[in-house]
Amino acid sequence: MKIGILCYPTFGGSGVVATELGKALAEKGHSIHFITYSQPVRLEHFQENVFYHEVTVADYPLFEFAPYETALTSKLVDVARFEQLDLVHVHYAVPHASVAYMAKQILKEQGIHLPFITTLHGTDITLVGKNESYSPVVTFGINQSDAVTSVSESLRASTYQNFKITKEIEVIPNFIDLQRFSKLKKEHFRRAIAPNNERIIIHASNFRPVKRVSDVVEVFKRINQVIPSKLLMIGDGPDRSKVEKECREYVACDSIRFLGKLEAVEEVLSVGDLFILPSESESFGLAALEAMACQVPVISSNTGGIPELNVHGVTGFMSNVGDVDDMAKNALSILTTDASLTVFKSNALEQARKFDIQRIMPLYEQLYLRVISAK
Ligand code: GMT
Repeated sequence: MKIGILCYPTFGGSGVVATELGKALAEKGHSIHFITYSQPVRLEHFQENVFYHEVTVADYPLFEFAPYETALTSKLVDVARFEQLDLVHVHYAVPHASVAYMAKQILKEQGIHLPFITTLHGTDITLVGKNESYSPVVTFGINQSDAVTSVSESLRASTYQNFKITKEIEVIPNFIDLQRFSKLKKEHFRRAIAPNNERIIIHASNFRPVKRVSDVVEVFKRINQVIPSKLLMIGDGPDRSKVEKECREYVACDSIRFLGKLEAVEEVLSVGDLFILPSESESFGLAALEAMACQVPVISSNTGGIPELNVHGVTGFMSNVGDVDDMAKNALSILTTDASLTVFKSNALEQARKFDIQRIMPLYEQLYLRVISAK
């Protein structure tokens, strides 16, 4: 199949999912065309069937906001015609669903049929999409899609709750490439980070308010008062400097290290003993799945789609949003003995295997075939 993919090219979860899916489909022989404003971060190597089409937005002094949607639509129309795309798969509804709808209408006038599938990822529904400045367009884009998927049951339910949806939403959960995300031999990292064999706690996110990064520090302080431990903070974003300041006020602040936007997250996850994800809302929690695939148990909030991933008492524990005492208590119950840590680590990997990309990708392929043949 010839598939176009619209996504955000940045470190966000939806862009990562879109890129990893495209790469895996290309490996199976499909032609994949990414259409976005810069090279997707996970598209770092040459791959035979992968193509990248950059959207350039022509500026003009009249524009206070250059019309990206118009440029993206025009690019999609152009690529679809020239490459004879069979369908387009858009990740993150805003603004990609309405862009694909518009392109479909333009191509229809030219006698070309271009069906589109919209995958809902989270904040496009729970935060951004339901804002009244976007919701009529988002609702329309979803309802006009030839098929709609969401990354968790929880996101499916909130989409029906927040929008007037007339379309069936199918759940296709996020996935993980277990070839890339697996526990690597990085003992020299462990020795450098934790020379006295301290437990290594990790958080990775885009440091947006929804991630509640301050809670990570609060949980860590409570752990650190009881057992020798180090905290690694991966990623960057609006709350980073605030949280760094909070860390500086902590007596053992030298136990906390900010690593920034690391590309090879799996190398650091490989030496982790615990991952903390205390988010306010999380439609799936891809970062937690990446940790689990590297045998790192998860302490998380119980919000959104997290319970569909983190099994309470098995792969880690969940607590109410903001309950840092409970999170710390649960973390200590995992970390205190090697025996319990070993069990949680192995359970985490076993659970991650359920989300193996090789299991999930065929669900998308079946959907593509269904949509194309429904012409
Ligand atoms: O976490 C973010 O703010 C980024 C956002 C995105 O769409 O790029 O992530 C969402 O999509 C991920 C991939 O499907 C999910 O794993 C995240 O849970 C979801 N984030 C939220 O719902 C906050």
